[in-house]
Amino acid sequence: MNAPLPAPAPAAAPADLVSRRVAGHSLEAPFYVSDEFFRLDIEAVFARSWIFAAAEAELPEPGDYITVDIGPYSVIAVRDDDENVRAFHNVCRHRGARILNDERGSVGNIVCGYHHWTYGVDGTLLHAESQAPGFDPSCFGLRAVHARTVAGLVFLCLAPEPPADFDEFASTVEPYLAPHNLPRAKVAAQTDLVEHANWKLTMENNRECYHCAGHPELQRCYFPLYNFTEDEVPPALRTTFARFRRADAEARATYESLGLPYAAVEELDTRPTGFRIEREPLDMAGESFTYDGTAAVKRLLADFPTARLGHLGLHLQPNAWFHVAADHAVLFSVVPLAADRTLVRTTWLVHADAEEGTDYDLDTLTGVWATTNEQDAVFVARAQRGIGSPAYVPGPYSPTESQVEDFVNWYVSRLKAHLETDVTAER
Ligand code: 3BY
Ligand code: FES
Ligand code: FE
Repeated sequence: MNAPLPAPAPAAAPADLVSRRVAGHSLEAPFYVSDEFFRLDIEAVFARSWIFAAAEAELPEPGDYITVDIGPYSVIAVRDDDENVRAFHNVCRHRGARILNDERGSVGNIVCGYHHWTYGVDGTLLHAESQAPGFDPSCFGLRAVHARTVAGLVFLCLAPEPPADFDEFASTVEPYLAPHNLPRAKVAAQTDLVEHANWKLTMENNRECYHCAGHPELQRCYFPLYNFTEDEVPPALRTTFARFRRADAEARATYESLGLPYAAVEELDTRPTGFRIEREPLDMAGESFTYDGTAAVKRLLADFPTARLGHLGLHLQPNAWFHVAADHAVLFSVVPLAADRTLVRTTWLVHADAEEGTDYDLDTLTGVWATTNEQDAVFVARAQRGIGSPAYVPGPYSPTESQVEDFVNWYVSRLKAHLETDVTAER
């Protein structure tokens, strides 16, 4: 029997909620609904970790920029004249105005619209009119944000000292991603979806396929077999599992003959730059995320002798996941907007010379993941609403949700690290 609802407990402090978290279970409600946790998540997680921000393909030419808003922060990522991606706080060094107010664009210099202080794309202050004698422009360059690119993906870190394990992450995933030529790809489509849920529900939902019966379109090409061993696989998935085993054996032979790394590397739970990467087969034609599994783009991302390469899956803490096939890549980034609102940005990359209408049809390219995103938005909004009820109590994860547990463990370890540093700083 379910117990009747107890009287509401007095609100607990974040540190208490963090320390009493029950392993193997979803988090208590305040983690998902309170503004205090929203602010804490920005400071402890998003302002300290490496964050996936964009594809390099979004900034193809010097002067191309995007702005990325993370909680109260706004960051400019811009390609400089040496073609490197740099990042700066989007805050003028004069009297603090937000400098670039569009989501993307192209500039010669970065000019503040208020009193026209003018910065180069390397962040140096080039011009500030009518200053007193002795004014030293070299003291007023834009404040830098750490930026790194890995195989065509742009990462930012707001922390003064970013997590040092990024190098190991980069050197591990680079050989998996590099064959797909993402730095030279182009953006075929990008969608922004605002989910009515806390960002952690968005991430948790991504880390399991327990709900994949809710994705009939995705399931046509994607094997929904997260972590199942032969003994555990539920009866409804036994024939799918047998098909996966055959496709996997064939895919591995292909990967080996082409020298494509495929083995799973999983470091998801405690290290600051937590990730998981693996190359796996796809179902049906095995080529791409389409309704029949055939390639959506005739011109492949690279000179592969076959399109039947399945997909490279990369899951990254705290805010991204990627699916890279022979013909296209899909990049997903997650940005918290409020305790109960989250931006999911999805970007489809294709070969730079692939032409829409000739080499690909946009609806065929985007259909499976656009539909899957809409279905996921419904799931996470329902979770948010349920968790908002006083009747909610954390529930247990199934073994197939182990990556959800990894994500939550990682998140809790980040909060603990932050809260410990804060206490030490106060002493
Ligand atoms: O993107 C992912 O890895 C998982 C697989 C299917 C559900 N979810 C979106
Ligand atoms: Fe930017 Fe004055 S605040 S120039
Ligand atoms: Fe889903």
